[in-house]
Amino acid sequence: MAKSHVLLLFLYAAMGGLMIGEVGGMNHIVGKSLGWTIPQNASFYQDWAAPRTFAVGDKLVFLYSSGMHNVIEVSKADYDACTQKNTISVHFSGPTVLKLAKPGDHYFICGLRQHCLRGQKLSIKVAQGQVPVESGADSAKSLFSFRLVSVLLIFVLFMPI
Ligand SMILES: [Cu+2]
Repeated sequence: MAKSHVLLLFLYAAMGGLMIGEVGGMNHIVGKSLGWTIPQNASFYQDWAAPRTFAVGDKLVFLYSSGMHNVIEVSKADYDACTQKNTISVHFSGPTVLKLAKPGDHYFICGLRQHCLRGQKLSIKVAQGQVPVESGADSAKSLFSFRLVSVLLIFVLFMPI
């Protein structure tokens, strides 16, 4: 009886290893439960972003209904002035999930009517080169060997002798 409980524990640990393997970058739900909308106060999205760190490979999740809002990545000048002179990318169908591909500053606004002027704008800084492709592959490999070791351990410990 006790032995089977320990076995379960090891299986659980091995599965934990598998699940860690599935997790890539972090998902950031912009504005948390408020989603992507006109906030009560104009600094809401900056307050949301301030304590967070963003890395290459992370995803920004903008929760909104198509037609109600949109997501436009713009230059800093457009972000500051709520204009759309140099748009980088435009997304109209909510929810919008954007993978952060490049380090540096990124600026997003809602392009509808006065939404940006009322605070529906977000600027973030993506950390410099945290996740180069090759070290990502390395950590995947080491995770794979962790799984192998876990499975071997289970066999060695619980093989009937
Ligand atoms: Cu909007």
